[in-house]
Amino acid sequence: MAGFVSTDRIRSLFTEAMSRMYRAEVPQYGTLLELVADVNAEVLARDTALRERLTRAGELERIDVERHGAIRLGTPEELFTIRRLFAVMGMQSVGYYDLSVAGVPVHSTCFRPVDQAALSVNPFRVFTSLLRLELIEDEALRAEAADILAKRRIYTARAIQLIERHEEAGGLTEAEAQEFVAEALETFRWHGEATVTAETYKRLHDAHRLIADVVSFKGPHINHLTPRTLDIDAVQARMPERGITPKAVIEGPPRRDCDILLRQTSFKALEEVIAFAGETSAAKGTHTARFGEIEQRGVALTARGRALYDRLLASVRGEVQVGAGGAKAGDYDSELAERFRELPDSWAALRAEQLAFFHYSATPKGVAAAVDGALPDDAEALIEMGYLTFDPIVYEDFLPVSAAGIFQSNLGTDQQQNYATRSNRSAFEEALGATVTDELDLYAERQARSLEAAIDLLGLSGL
Ligand code: OOG
Ligand code: NI
Repeated sequence: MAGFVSTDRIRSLFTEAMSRMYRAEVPQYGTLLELVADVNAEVLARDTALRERLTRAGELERIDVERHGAIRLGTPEELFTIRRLFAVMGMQSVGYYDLSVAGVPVHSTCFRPVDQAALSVNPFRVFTSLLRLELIEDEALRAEAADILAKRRIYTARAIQLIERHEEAGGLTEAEAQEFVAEALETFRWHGEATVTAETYKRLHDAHRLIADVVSFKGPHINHLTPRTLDIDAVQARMPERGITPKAVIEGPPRRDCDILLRQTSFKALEEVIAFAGETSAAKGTHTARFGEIEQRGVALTARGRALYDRLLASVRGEVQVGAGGAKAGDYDSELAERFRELPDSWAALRAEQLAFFHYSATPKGVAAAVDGALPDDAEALIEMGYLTFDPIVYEDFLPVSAAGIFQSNLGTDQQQNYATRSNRSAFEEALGATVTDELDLYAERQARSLEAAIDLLGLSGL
């Protein structure tokens, strides 16, 4: 379409604007970004192989760009519209996460780019949760919360117009994109003035701190942003040097030679001054919601690899419970490393045992050999002969147990509640107005397509 900018461009503009806003709102996040940049530079200086690999993949210049953020919505209508808003930026709903099993009354999805080209231009994604009001036991409080939420409008009128314009015309011009980014940003902005009285806030807070966070404000403030680090253990260890208090343990798998899935850690949410509705400026309260996080990503696991990961993680968590103050964090880390020895730590074994997804390509040697004569019609033989090679496909999604850990550490680990409930993906999809894409399908497709293309290049077909 002539005159329209790409959704990748709009996402990049938005990411930049959001990062600028968040650094201004949460100065400690800026300090975290500096630490991450320092550690990344040190890693790149000593690990030339990694540096070359990232350069080849075109990732070096984007290394310090944020990878994700998170918001928590209050109503089905808010979720419906956020899907349309993210679509303007080329992001769609991937993965369903039920966090009620971990005592957090929300279910969630990730809005992200799905094709490889878009992910490499700008991989920014947003972990988006929807409050499950039906999990509030107190009926009167549930009705009151629903009432408060029904009254708010989290999108500006102009943002809605531009979303409609994008849907109808099929895109936005540069000027419209700039305006859209500024308008969309309003939804993610922090508001220090609660829309409820101190008394209502307290009742919501007593039901669950997360409920107070979602219901008491004008909008779903972005609650963290997350840059990528090349050495998460180093950043975690050095946060205190810069006056940042990290959560007790790194979520996800242990440190390994071959990184798998996603490792994450965050700094504790800040206590921020807020003003309640209907009160003089003297009567202020505080609210903790906003924090900073870092992530390190590894290879995407197949359903089989993921089942093994889930089993190993559950066995560690069953054995060692880390206290709110970090008691037993050391035991947890060593137990994690110990038990995960069962999961092979070489790319060759992860592939051979079909535990992880890989991108296949024909090597120059393979292409040359194909010109000379027919090659064996067998992928394993081609790999052995050096005609076909494979690289790990990066995991682009989230992990429910880790996400619950991030939620918990910022809500206070003491508040563990268990909801006797089942996940409700169909209600989520109904609110969303779309189906959620299964993340495993995306990785399987990418792997299959890469193998097909490589085989084709080698003059073979249908292995
Ligand atoms: C989202 C927590 C989950 C992650 O990286 O797993 C998350 C939230 O606290 O709203 O962002
Ligand atoms: Ni996060």
